[in-house]
Amino acid sequence: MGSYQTYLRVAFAFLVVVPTGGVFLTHTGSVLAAVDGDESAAENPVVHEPDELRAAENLTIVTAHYNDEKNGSLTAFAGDGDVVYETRAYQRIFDVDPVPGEAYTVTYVGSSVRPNSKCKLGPGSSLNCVRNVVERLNLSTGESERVYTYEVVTRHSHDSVHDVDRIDDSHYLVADIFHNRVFVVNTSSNVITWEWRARSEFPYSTGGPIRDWTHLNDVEYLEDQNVVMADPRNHDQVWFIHRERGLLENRTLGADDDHDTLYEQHNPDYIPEERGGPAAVIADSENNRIVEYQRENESWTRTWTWRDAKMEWPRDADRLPNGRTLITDTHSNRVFEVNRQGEIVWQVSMAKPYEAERLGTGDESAGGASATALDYESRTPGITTDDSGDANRGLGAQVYGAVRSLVPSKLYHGLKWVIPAWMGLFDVLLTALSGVSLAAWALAELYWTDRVSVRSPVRLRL
Ligand SMILES: [Ca+2]
Ligand SMILES: [Ca+2]
Ligand SMILES: [Ca+2]
Ligand SMILES: [Ca+2]
Repeated sequence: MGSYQTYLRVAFAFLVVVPTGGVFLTHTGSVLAAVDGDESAAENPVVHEPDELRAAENLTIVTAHYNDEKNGSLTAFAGDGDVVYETRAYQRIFDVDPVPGEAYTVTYVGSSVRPNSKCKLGPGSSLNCVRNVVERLNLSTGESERVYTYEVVTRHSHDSVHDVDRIDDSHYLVADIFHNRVFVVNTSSNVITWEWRARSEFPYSTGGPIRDWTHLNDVEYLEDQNVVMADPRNHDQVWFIHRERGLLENRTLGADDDHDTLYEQHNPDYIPEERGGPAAVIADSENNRIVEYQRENESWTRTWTWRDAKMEWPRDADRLPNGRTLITDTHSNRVFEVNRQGEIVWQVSMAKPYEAERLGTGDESAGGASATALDYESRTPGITTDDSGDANRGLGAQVYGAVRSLVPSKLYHGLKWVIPAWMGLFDVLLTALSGVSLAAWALAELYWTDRVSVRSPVRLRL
């Protein structure tokens, strides 16, 4: 009796220690930094190298709304991957856009939760006072100015306006995630000059739960058509809203719960007819792929798909004037550029990036042509190889792909928010194995103490 318990204890100890030990040994630096509380000081900007910044070519600006320090950030990478500017001025930072005609100036959307009293809320209120701002920032001088402030009372403590689109110097189009609407505001008078509410066309039985119904996270103004393209993530579709005629139902791309077309997507960019469209390049987030749809014969046809074995919850893709596509892949902690053959030709690492802009190339996909016009090649894991030497090749990649396909995407992406960015799929599985083994060991010990009887009904003798 005693010896079988010893053997089992050794086996349990092995199953508890070896998997987490393996995780620790392969990520020693990251684990120690996390234990050490490697949080940066509130100094802002965190990095500012103006000479390097002005000398750099191909500056890429990347935001994170919730990085490993549980903060928002905006980072400028030089072409060689050096960080030449970084700010963490707000708790959350989402969209960034270049300012037309300015070499180093961007606008970005940030937010911070304010004291309840600022929104006339009692101290025990379950609601939160969130200040959303649009800031114009000159990366070269480090100076910034407030363009617009939008304060809301919300149940979401850490939500925020995710995207605005500049119409002209004073008018901005806002994706109002809180009130499931899009609106145009004159930022010099603070007057809302136009709005459209999703509730005017859709019942609450569509989309997500009422507290985060549409999750409207992106807007783009198609000026020549007087149309607003809007992205209700939780409806798995892209809406086209005429500013006078309302929703153009026939142009809607995707359908609620039709996850073969789009699955809780982000950041659709419109490519007009004169650049080989009409087309839309979209981060199809829960499907772990970038897609492009072309408008043909009054319907949308998928003309391009890009995905490799590592891709996890991408949230932005910009078609650049050089014919390449700049991709932001949140849970793989990378921003990279692919060419028309589908090869990765440039890459930087960053924890949980939200979206990226390449300075000098216009807003989002403003200077890019369609995948059809560029004769883009699609790519999916296992079909093509990857020149960057990543997870797409070899037996390891096949094992990874097989294991990954067993884990539902939404579950894994949700889990990735609560674990550190350095933890990959196998780290999660090994840690889970240790945890389950520890729980089983504890139950076995409880059983061996004679304090618990497993006869029915269960009796505890304390
Ligand atoms: Ca942007
Ligand atoms: Ca924008
Ligand atoms: Ca984009
Ligand atoms: Ca972008």
